[in-house]
Amino acid sequence: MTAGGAGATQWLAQNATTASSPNEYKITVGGETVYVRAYSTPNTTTKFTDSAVATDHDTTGFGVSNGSGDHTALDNVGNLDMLVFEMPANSSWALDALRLGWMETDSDVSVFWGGSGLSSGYDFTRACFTSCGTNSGSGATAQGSLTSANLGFKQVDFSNAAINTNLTSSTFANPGKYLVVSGALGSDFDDKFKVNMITGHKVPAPGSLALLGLALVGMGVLKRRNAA
Ligand SMILES: [Ca+2]
Ligand SMILES: [Ca+2]
Ligand SMILES: [Ca+2]
Repeated sequence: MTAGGAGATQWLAQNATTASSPNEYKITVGGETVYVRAYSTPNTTTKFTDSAVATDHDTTGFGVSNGSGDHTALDNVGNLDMLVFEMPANSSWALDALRLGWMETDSDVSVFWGGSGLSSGYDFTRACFTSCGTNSGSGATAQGSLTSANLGFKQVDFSNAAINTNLTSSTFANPGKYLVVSGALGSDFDDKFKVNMITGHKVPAPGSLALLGLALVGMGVLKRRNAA
């Protein structure tokens, strides 16, 4: 499936409106709503904390505002910012692409796609990226890492991502419920960018495929009965 292909829906940052929760935005296209939330963390092993989606998303894309780094960009200078896009709840979705609308200095991007088993409005504040370390007490990461079987995400990295260009991966064809975007989690924390678009398409759930099969068998039975 190509990005923006048949049946694909594009959610653009410029079409976002505020949602009911503080620091939460939503984009509705054709009745399909994607929610956008922000988190940040001081390093790769510490649990996420609530952060704010930058309010100037309508120009070049979504960023994250917090106590350190750039207050309009998604950056990994100081704190590691992250954006969470929640796909519409009414169906199973594959991701076609995401796109950056602005970058400065560097644009290495780490993306996590998955979370199919998680509830809508999932609170990520007790999860962490790929390895939660041995935190305890206030640093406890009860939900575990994004890539654990518990949360069910796959990581995809993009080096020097160009703006206004579709970033795609075969991993995105798997059904998912959440897209997590951060600056690269490697060693050079110098990335600053904004996310201005995500594109996805509905995929039939295994259960509905089975039901469709049953329906076709049923229609066949009816046809034979009518012919008799
Ligand atoms: Ca920031
Ligand atoms: Ca780079
Ligand atoms: Ca970098």
